[in-house]
Amino acid sequence: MSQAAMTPAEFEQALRAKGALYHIHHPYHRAMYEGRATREQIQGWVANRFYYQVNIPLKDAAIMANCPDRETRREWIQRILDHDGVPGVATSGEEGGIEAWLRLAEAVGLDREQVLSQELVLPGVRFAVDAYVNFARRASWQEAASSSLTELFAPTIHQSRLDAWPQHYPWIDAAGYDYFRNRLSQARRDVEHGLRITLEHYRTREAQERMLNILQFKLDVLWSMLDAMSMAYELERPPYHTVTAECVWHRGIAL
Ligand code: AHQ
Repeated sequence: MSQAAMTPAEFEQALRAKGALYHIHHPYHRAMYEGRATREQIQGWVANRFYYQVNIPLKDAAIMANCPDRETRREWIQRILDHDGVPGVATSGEEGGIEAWLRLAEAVGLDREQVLSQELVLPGVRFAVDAYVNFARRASWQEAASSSLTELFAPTIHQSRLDAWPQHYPWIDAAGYDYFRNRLSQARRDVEHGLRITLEHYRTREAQERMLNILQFKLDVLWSMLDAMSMAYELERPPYHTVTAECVWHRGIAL
């Protein structure tokens, strides 16, 4: 006998309960907002997270490409504009999140061109991000949309950076914090839409359990990125460290 479907309220509660596993609890992030991160660990995080940021528009475009519903696309397209920026709208923050992330990179002392080159992106980070983008390409648009709901928990982590970093890391230029500030409202708006799609789409208990597993997949993507950074920048065990000090791992394989 299959279990009864969760009510929308029960389902939303089950989704929010997954926050217990959000990457705000990862040791790498705890070190960052507790002031224990080194300059190299913060720079490594910014350079590696850049790969996640530049892939979000590709992920969202994949969802758009799979979505026949105009009303959904009219809302979802805002996510691409948030990251890529809106041509001709030059007010601050309208260059988009990717440009704001590059300003964060410069604010932590990284070279803009080096971050753009993605040469510092660790294999484990690349694999996790690519898994997310490839999932979004192959999944139904509803399942891919639902996988963005880790952002239920994102405003808290952005606020923790805005609260903690200026006091712990006075060497970071405050101009770099625009990205986190902009995401506070953008994440909340994203979640409102993502939650509406999710609570509407999953009607059986089996489908709801599948979606909770998809959300766990995305939590694993975020956690695994930080695991790769921990190996490289905390445990000083970057890939191939036993045989070379060089950054010899592969660059993106353009398929
Ligand atoms: O800056 C982030 C962002 O633009 C997004 C888009 C969204 C998605 O579509 O999956 N998720 C997400 C996230 C961003 N920042 C992360 C962070 O820790 O700074 C959190 C991440 C998320 O929770 O999925």
